[in-house]
Amino acid sequence: MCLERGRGPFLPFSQMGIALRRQSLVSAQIWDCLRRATYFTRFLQSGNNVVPPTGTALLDSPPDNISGNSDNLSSKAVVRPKAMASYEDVRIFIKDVAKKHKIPEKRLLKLFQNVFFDASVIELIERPAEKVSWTSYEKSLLSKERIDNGKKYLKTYDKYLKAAEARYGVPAELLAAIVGVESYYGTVKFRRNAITSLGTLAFEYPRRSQFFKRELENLLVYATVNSLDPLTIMGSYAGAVGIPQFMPGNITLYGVDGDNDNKIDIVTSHPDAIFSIANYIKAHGWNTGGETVDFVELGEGLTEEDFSLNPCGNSHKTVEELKKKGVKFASDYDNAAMGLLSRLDDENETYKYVVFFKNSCPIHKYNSSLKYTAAIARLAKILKGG
Ligand SMILES: [Ca+2]
Repeated sequence: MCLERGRGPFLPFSQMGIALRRQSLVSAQIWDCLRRATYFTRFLQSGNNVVPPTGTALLDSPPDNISGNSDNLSSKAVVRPKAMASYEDVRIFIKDVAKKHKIPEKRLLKLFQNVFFDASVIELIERPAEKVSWTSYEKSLLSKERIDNGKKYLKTYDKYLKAAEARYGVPAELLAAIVGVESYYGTVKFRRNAITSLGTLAFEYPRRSQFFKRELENLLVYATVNSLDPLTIMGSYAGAVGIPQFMPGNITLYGVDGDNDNKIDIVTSHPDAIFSIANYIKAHGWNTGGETVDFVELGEGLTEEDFSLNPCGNSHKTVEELKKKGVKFASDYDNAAMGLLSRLDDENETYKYVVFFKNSCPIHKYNSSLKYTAAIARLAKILKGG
């Protein structure tokens, strides 16, 4: 199971990094596994030139209901010891960013005099991902506590969730579900600011340095435009920021000022986070009123070719066609609705079978784990009373 390290499908990825920084790791528990499985899946699928997703997997602290402390590392990675501003490569970067975005260079230099490389960031990003069964995933992401807190969240932020739904057509329950999984309804306490993580990855993690330099640049621009102190912008070890866990580049593209205070603050403002998520989901193809996911039973005669693993692909069939193939839906759907028959790995080499409808694609874009997509849709449905 997930407590066993180093046997996941992504081990080769870890070996491609800074091999000399190998380290022993302490126990990793379920949350840690979820995080790494979803993160690395997405990370690998994103390719070098694609903005990696926002996402669950990037959380720094496990929710209260999940045991495990993924940051409890006995670090053996080596990073430069002085403040980032002490080094020439960082100063060149600062000079470029200052010139490009008309930010005072002295201000950035002063900022980076207070930012230090963090060896644990390198260790966290290099850790191999491991497979997590749907049952384990469901146990944590669809726990009673998370569902109960989701119902409270719907009440607390009803005004903004409804307003975002009205503007973008994305249901309040889906928005709450994403917040609930990404940052446990905004309650996760991140241990680092994003500038520490992104700075470390930009200058101490060569294989992705260009990507993380861009994200560091995006972070500095985001902070400047919104008059935020970069040192207070907390995030995951991979630099995903705040309540919705957006990478800084995605804040630039999809961030929304939901409470109209002329700032986009997705670290402390739930309205901003809610509207930003809704904007992201809408921008990635959400159709108002469309279906997301159904867990199904199967009849006889289906073969490997009948299953697909890409909810954003072109292998969808109509509900009518799927029924003819022996798919038994849990609910009634329009026969013309388009769904993709897929399956989720479960325990003991078994599967849970699902149909991903077209609206599962925007969720999948948020985090390219099939289990994440299914869990978010399921949590949203439960919060809606389904
Ligand atoms: Ca705002």
